[in-house]
Amino acid sequence: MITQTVHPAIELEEKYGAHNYHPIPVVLERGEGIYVWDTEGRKYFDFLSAYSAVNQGHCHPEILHALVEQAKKLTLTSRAFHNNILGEYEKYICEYFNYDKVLVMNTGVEGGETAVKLARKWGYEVKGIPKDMAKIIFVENNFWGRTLAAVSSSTDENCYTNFGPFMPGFEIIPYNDIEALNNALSDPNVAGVMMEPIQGEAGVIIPDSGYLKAVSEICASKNVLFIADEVQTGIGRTGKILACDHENVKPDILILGKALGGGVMPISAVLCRDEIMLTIKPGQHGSTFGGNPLACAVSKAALEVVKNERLAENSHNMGAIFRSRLASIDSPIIESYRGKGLFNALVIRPYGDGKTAVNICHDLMDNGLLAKQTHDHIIRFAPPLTINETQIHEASDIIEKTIMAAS
Ligand code: IF1
Repeated sequence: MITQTVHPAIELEEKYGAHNYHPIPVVLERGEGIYVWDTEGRKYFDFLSAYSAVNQGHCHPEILHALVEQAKKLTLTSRAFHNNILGEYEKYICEYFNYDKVLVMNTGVEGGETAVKLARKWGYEVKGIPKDMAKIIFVENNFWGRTLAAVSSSTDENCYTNFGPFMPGFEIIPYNDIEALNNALSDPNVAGVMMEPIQGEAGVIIPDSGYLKAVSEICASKNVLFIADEVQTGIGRTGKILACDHENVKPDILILGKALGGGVMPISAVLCRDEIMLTIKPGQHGSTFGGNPLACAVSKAALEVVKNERLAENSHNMGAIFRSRLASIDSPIIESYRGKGLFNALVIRPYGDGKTAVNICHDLMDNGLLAKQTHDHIIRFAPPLTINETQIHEASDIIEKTIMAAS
């Protein structure tokens, strides 16, 4: 019997690291553009993009240049002092997304926490909700991170089991259900409704056309804030700069993260109008690294790359080609596929003796393409938005070959 030797890097993670992930068994050492290489020098298409944090491609030269130049000058001041980078960045991102103000944090979940705090504060101090009665509405199968507030809004038992007690004032309604939203907003104490315009972790769940517009309008009519979590769908992923742009919807509060830092530095941002943002006064919110000059310099370059390289348009065009290739795979193990721009999912029917999406992902790895399953039977396909037509066909050839070999 050939004994599989475990890669030393995997052994070290197993021995010294928390077991909070079960990665695909590949050890990566280098990334450039849409490709990554393992420690043996094997090359792969990266079709996960670190869960859409690497939309601009791995190690983008212009983003790395911004990183290195700023790193030589000043990396962190804390917000106890001003610096010459933050204000320029705040102006840039507010004009980029057309909002009055931004609160810069580090991770996506901190962006979500910030948005919920802003909605509650606005609820009490502007809307006039009685003290500690504010409610936030979430939708089933949402995912916005791993903090206790985030898991308090989760319907995935893997996310919340044995992490209780949970945050009060959170209510969960079905996604893509206007009647359920209307019913929930009959409560005058609702401060905000928070959701992903397309649900990522749930498996690229795209709501009916018009749903986001209806959510936005119903929230406006009930003086409730619409909070869009675009941490995964934003920054060009779905074929527009924001997924909300597909329906010309402007959220009251916009949450960005992941690719906001170009896959180089963690940075998140919460954008909204003055009436909401100015409810938080000095000393009422913040973070040691929030708005640090290094992350802001990197993020400005990351956003410039999205515009200059027209990555949202490329995402739209390459996504259409990719779905036409998926449509042409004639296999009994494909149940369905869906997506918008380069945010796609393939639903796999169980095959062989109980095989499913994870087995296809291992076979894809053997064939030179890295992807990750979600919820057992769904494979998310999300390459960097820099992928070109030749490359999308090469990657699709690998996917087709792999699926047909399993069929
Ligand atoms: C993990 C999932 C994706 C997000 C949305 C906020 C956050 C995320 C829509 C929080 C983060 C990451 C977290 C990472 C894996 C990945 C993920 F599988 F967990 F659910 F992408 F779908 N809003 N998603 O998708 O941002 O704090 O992580 O910066 O926790 O395993 P973060």
